[in-house]
Amino acid sequence: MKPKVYVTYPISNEVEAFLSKSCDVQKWEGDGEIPRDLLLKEISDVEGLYTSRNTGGVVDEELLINAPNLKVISTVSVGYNHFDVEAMNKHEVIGTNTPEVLDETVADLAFSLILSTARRIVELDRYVKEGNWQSDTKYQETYGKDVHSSTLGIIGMGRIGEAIARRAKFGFNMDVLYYNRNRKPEAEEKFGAEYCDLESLLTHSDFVVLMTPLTPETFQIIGAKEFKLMKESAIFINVSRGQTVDENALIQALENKEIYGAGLDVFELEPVEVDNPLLKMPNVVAVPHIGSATARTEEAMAMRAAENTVAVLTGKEPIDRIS
Ligand code: 8YV
Repeated sequence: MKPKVYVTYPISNEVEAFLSKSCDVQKWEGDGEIPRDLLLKEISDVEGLYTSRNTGGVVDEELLINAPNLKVISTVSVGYNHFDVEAMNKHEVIGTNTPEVLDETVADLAFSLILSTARRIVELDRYVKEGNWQSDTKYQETYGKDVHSSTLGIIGMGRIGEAIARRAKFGFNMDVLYYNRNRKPEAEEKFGAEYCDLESLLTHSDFVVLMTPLTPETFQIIGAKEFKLMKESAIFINVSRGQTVDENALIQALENKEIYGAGLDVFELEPVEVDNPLLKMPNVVAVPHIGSATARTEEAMAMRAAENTVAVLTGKEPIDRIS
C-alpha cells in the first residue's frame, strides 16, 4: 500500500503525477488556507503532509499529536517559521523546505521594490492615470532618487542576498554593504560586498534591504532605534517576514520623515489590514507577499517539495532537510 500524503497547496498535474507514483494523494481543493479543524481531521492517518506557509497554517505540537503516523512535512517555501522545529524533532518528523529554486525570483522582486520606491513608479503611475499630468505640471515634483551608483545594505546575506548583491554590483554599479551572522568571503570577492556591523550598515546605506529568515534572533531586528540610524534619504525594503520589523516603528519613522520611503512585500499581519497606515502613504510600495510568485518558480518549488516528500516516504534522505 502506498503511503498517504495530504496536500494543502494547489499542485499542478505534473506534481500530482510525480507524487502519485509513490504516494496515495489527497488534496485540499478550496481557496486559500485550509480550515484548521478540517486539516486536523484529514491528516489524522497520513504519513506525509505537503503544505505551505499560506495554505496549511502552523505546524505545532497539537498538529503533530493529532497525526501520529506523520514521517515528513514538506513546505513549498524557503521560510519555515510556521514550523515548530523543536516539536517536529521531538516527534521525529522530518521537515523540508524549498531553497535555491526561488533565489533569483525573490531577488528580482527586491529590486522591483528598490526601483519602484526610488523612482516613485506606483505613485506617479496613479498620478498619470488620474489625469494629473498637465502642461503646467512642475517636472521637479516628479523627481525621485538614483538607484545606480548608490549604496545598498543587505541584512541577511544568504543565497537570495547574494543574488541581490550581484544585481546591485553588476547591474547598477552600487556599493554593497552586508550584515550577516557570519562573513561571506565569496560575496566579498565576487561582488565587492563589505561586511559591517548593523549600525554602520544602517548609517551608510541609501537602500536597506532586509532579507533575513525570521528566527527568535531576528524578530523585530529593525525597530525605532534602527530607523533613527538610517539616513533621512534612505529607502527601506522588506522581503523577509513582517515580524522582522517593528511595524509601528516603521510607521512612525515614515510619518516623522526619518526615512524617505519603504518597499514592502511582507507585513506583521497578512493579509495586511486595509486600514494599516502604511497603505495610505504614497512613498510606500506595498505588494502581497509575492517574493517567489512567478508561475515558473512556484512550479519548481512545488516539484522540489514533492521530491522531498517522496524521498522520505521511500526511505531516502530528502534534498532539503530542516529537522
Ligand atoms: C512562498 C515564502 O513562496 O518561500 C517563502 O519563504 O515566503 C512564500 O512566499 C509561498 O508560500 C509559496 O507558495
